[in-house]
Amino acid sequence: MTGCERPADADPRRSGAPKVPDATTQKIILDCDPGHDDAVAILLAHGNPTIELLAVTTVVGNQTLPKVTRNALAVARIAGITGVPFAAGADRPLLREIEVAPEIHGESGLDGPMLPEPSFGLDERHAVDLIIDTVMAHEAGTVTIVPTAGLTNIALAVRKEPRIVERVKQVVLMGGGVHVGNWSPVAEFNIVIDPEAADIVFRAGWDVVMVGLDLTHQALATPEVAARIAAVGTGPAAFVGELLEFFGKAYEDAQGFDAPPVHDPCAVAYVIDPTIVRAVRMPIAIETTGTHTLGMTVADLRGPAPEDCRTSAAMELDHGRFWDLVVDALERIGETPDTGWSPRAAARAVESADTTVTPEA
Ligand code: PIR
Ligand code: CA
Repeated sequence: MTGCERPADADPRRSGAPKVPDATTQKIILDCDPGHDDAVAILLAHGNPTIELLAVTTVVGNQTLPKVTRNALAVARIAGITGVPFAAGADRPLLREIEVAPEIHGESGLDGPMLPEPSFGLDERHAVDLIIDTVMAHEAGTVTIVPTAGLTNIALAVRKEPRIVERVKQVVLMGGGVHVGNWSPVAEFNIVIDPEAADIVFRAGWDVVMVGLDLTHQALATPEVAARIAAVGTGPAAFVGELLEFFGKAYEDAQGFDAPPVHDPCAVAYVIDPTIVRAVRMPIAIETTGTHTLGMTVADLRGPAPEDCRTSAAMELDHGRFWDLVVDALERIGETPDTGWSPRAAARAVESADTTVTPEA
């Protein structure tokens, strides 16, 4: 050890090793609706050294806007995120009624672990303005938008400031599916809850990578994956463990999965290392009028794709390398100070020792 190193650096569980942006750093805006898998996406983006998280924005989706926004701030505290603006966006879709997913994410939108009170407040701007300001403040072609929820905020941003379309590097979104749906036989939740917004985003003219169910149903949190995460042995990793436990049960009950597909971090993983994913260029249109097909991402597989095609679909995932990235991010995050969070087992122990608490019936 040289005299220049601070002793704290020798502790592998140190929190938030500072990231030094360089030419390989990917600047992203994460637009999300936490959501169990959104929470993992936030942790992956924060913990990965090649991602510079410029902003986190929230939108109605898995739960109402107040709930998912509160969840995002709670995750930020557990992850030890500081200095990143968080802003709340659209509280309803462009045209449709609100549809939420409590059967998968619970009443809070992030059921399972106890959630701490946020340690910082929201940016004063509306998410749409934060997205626009962030994109316009950075050099053209450097900012990637990563939506992991309905596309309401992104569509509104395109309409409010169309110049973001040519300025953004690419949009890498979790949503849709070439061959599979989850909210209907042919439609995926993030697309079908606001199909008009999705239509705007897919037709805007920027590069769109659709990280859909074809791919994310391969991102299964198997018992081996859960064991790797538990072995990290930190608070944030235990938090992910509790999230996956709830998510796994919900997915088993609601959709008969043996292990839950952890959708949203797949979009972040694609930005980190596109070679983890096999993406195929193909025209993709959003169904906005179909009786049985509303929200379908209609993919034209009659290759080859036309020259001007700007959309592609992620089809195959390297499961091992994907989870390597998630585990690596958790290891780098390490223990975070002042999370206000404790594992459920510990929380129960405290509760039962506390005589003022009425015992559970
Ligand atoms: C997951 C989601 C919604 C509904 C179900 N059944 C499962 C959320 C996830 O957060 C992810 O972004 C996307 N929507 C997957 O459809
Ligand atoms: Ca989501």
